[in-house]
Amino acid sequence: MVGYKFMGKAHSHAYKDVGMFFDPAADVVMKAICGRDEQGVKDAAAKFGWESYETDWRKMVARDDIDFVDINAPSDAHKEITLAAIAAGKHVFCEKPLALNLADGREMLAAAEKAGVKHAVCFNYRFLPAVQLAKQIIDEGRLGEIHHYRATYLQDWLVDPNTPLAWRLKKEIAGSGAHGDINAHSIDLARFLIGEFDRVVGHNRTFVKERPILTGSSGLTGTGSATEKGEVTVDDATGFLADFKNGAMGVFIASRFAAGRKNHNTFEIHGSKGSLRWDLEKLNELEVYFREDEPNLAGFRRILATEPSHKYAGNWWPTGHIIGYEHAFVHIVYEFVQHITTGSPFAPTFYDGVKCQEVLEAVDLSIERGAWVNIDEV
Ligand code: SOE
Repeated sequence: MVGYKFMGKAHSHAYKDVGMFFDPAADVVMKAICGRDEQGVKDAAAKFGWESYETDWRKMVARDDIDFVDINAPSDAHKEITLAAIAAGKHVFCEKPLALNLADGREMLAAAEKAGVKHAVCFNYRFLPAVQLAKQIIDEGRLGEIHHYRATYLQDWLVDPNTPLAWRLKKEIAGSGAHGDINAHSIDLARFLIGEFDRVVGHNRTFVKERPILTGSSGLTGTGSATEKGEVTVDDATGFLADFKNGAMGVFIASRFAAGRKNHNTFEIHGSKGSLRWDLEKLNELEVYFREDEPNLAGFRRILATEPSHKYAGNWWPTGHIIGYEHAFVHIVYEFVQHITTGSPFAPTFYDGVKCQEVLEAVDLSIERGAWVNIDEV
């Protein structure tokens, strides 16, 4: 695994837990973790439970005791490490967004397909029981024809102008800001739930253009210089409208300036027969409304997706004993390892990473042009 900060911890936890709660075939041997700072990565290896550590990812991906490589380093590292891992015959599990831009994403997909290795992008939210239930309800036609899809992904960690210039605020490292970091999740969920985008038009803002230079880092933000400032080169917020191929209308907003919203990831979908709504902050629940219900009793019902019949829920605790954010990572790792070991179907692959990147890029192009952009154009 390359990376050992926030996502490194989330992924390590998944590898540790997967064999305990899921089929033993999913047991993963945590061979090596890699990072540039020797003391940092050594401590992470010991704390997270990796057998060894490396400070040079090139050395790590060449090791013949490793079958697959997990990349959760900042986005600018994704392509180079992925291509090297593929060249060494390894399967790759990469954090989102897949790449800095669409061209790089396409190159990564082509390389993976040519080499015949298995590939995955960590769109973790697909793998929550309530989100799986939403997908099942839509696929069974219970919402009818889909009219509206509305997604919000709101955070507030940048609303303070003194929050320092972390790597997520630099275009050359992150690719984009709220757009690639969190709209990417919303785009993937929309594709997963209702299908492909047709065209988009967006707008964005960078509310604070300069921030204190980063002096020390930990978590999302880190500490900043009292005197020196640097330029923010990504969006603080990006919103866009979408038309889907199935005729549905979409509204999306991603912001890191939504005061009070910490990690507010929601979708609401309206169809000819009913509606549903999901909110990460209540991730075990799905709100569902069916028009066919008797008028006197109709209304949004709250389904707690913790029954053994809800996907993944039965692997954890008895009914009603809820799960959390970290479980989605266990589920995606489980599915990917099954895919590698048994050939079971798997998505999201690099293909889905590229489809997401197409929408991201089409939105940016629409902002540049001030006009709608068809996804086929990018
Ligand atoms: C930071 O915005 C972040 O950690 C994202 O990078 C993750 O993908 C998201 O799940 C939570 O927020």
